[in-house]
Amino acid sequence: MKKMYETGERPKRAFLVIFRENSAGLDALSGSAEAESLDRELTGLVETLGLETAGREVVSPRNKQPKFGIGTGKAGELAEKALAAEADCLVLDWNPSPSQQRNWENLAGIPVIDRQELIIRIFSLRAKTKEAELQVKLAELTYSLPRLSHKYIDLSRQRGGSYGTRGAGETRLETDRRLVERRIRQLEKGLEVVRKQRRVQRRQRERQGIPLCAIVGYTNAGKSSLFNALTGAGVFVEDKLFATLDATTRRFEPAPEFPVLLTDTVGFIRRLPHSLIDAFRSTLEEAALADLLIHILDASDSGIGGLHETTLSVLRELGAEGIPVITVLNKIDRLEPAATAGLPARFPGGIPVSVKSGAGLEDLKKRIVSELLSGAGVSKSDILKQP
Ligand SMILES: Nc1nc2c(ncn2[C@@H]2O[C@H](COP(=O)(O)OP(=O)(O)OP(=O)(O)O)[C@@H](O)[C@H]2O)c(=O)[nH]1
Ligand SMILES: [Mg+2]
Repeated sequence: MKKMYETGERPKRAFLVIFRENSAGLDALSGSAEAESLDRELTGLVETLGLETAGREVVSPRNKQPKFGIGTGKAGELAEKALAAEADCLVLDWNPSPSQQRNWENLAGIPVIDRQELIIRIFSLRAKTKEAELQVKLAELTYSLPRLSHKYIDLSRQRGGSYGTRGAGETRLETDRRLVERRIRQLEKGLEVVRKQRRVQRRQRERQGIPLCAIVGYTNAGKSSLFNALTGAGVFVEDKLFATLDATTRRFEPAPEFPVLLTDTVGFIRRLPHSLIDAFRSTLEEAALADLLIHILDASDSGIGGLHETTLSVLRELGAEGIPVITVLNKIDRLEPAATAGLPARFPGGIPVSVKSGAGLEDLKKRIVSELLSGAGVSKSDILKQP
């Protein structure tokens, strides 16, 4: 088997199992706009890792049994289907306990990647700076600690796979608990140094007295694109999930002599793994320190309601719920005019924009100024006296 991957004959294949948790029941959700959005997202996550989809199945939460989180008979059926489809791994789009994951692996005989691992691995692939690398490594090790016997699928030989080049995951199976724990402590120390540097930077910013706006939102909403459009910066933009893993801040002027500091942030996702929230807390908390949040949504996504809710709940978790928010409804170039016209009724006060065409960006700049002058408690004289 191994030889086949090494010769690059075919990419590794994943069998996807989707768990629909909805009080209205599976039938009500399947085929709905929300379900389509969730399916697209899972496919996007799997593709980002360079995995091919060997098959997929949606399971109902009606028959929850502790061994697999679903019915035992159903689990056996799924394992057989995955093997028949020649899948190299199973992807469970939920977060089973470590023992449930082990039960699935024993049943199927192939690695089982859950939603947490899927997202952590994408973060690992995306990490470019020292800080992001330290944070991802910490999340990986925290995840692996209760799962030391977890089967590990090495994706480093995948197309475009920079995953293995930093040796990510090299210790997953070989290392014993003590080594992992020691490494976690080292990483936490390293991160404390980085956090101190961030605190110094923040104090310097505060001393300048310039208001701080943070662009927040679901992954792939267009945060970095908006950041670039407003500041002229050349931050990395890509039609892939989690293109940005660092907070970048630039100064811009939404009106003449009205300087504002704008921060591009890490995107959110439904059921963001806790180990990642903890590891990335200092980066994510940039949003909680802002005077004003610009919450950008992909208005062309059929699951926009879920995207909106997810971002608001992560913001609450970060303690940012009291900060004034401007809602930006992006990608209207993909919508029919009638659909665009209906957006403000769903998201009162939302500003329809297309970062791509530039439509609505002037309205957004005006709103940033007016919000900062009123809601965020900044007086115009405070701003104008800045250098
Ligand atoms: N059609 C259209 N595409 C857009 C628009 N704004 C951004 N995009 C595209 O959406 C994709 C994601 O954009 P990014 O700016 O990287 O999104 P992000 O929110 O920073 O994403 P992460 O950093 O991955 O969380 C890219 O392919 C952009 O070109 C828009 O107004 N219209
Ligand atoms: Mg980005």
